[in-house]
Amino acid sequence: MSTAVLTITSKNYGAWALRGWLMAKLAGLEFTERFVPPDDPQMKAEILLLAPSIRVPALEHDGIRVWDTLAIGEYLNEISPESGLLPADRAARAHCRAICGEMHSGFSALRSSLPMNIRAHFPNFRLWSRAQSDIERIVAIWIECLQAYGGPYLFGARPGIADAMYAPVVTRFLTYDVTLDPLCTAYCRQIMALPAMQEWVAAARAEPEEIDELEAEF
Ligand SMILES: N[C@@H](CCC(=O)N[C@@H](CS)C(=O)NCC(=O)O)C(=O)O
Repeated sequence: MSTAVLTITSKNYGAWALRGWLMAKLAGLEFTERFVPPDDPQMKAEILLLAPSIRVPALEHDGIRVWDTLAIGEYLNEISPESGLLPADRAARAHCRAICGEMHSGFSALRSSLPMNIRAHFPNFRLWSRAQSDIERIVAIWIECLQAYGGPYLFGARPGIADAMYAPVVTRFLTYDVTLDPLCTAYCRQIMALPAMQEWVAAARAEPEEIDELEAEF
């Protein structure tokens, strides 16, 4: 029987952890969670044994170590091709990888000025203009995908890697009260209604740890 362990950090603040964890859930992988608290001084030493990048998520499966979220997603798609994490159609797959790449390497203004904080809610949050540009690009990506592939997920009927990559953006839009058009609002609802998302959000709300710098009053 195969064994899998996914190392993650905070469920309230860990956006990359959420992406990797959700991909593993969508792939139907049975795994154990190893939780490394974000402010634990032992954290870096422990993570280094699993991921040379000293970042999480990190997956161990059948003696194989995979780190970095997109690599984890590609690995999960290989071991569980029937889960449809990546679209079956080549053109759609290329499109999916492109928008996942944009999320992986971009949107730094959004990521730094609207950090993921599932428990929090900041009504009437004032957006910085560069963050606004990131939001406009993300909205354009979502609308293009939802219209091209028919929704309710970015690449059609089943949630996949792209939805996992953008799931922490969905939670940020709720935390920071970002107003969206009806199509994107419906997409956010669809993501938040996923059983795996509900499980993650409940755990995030129950988590005792607080990171002061991310709890600033805006
Ligand atoms: N590019 C990495 C980013 C991972 C990342 O930044 N993870 C955060 C936690 S969600 C982390 O490990 N932070 C610890 C640190 O930066 O020292 C990925 O795709 O997995």
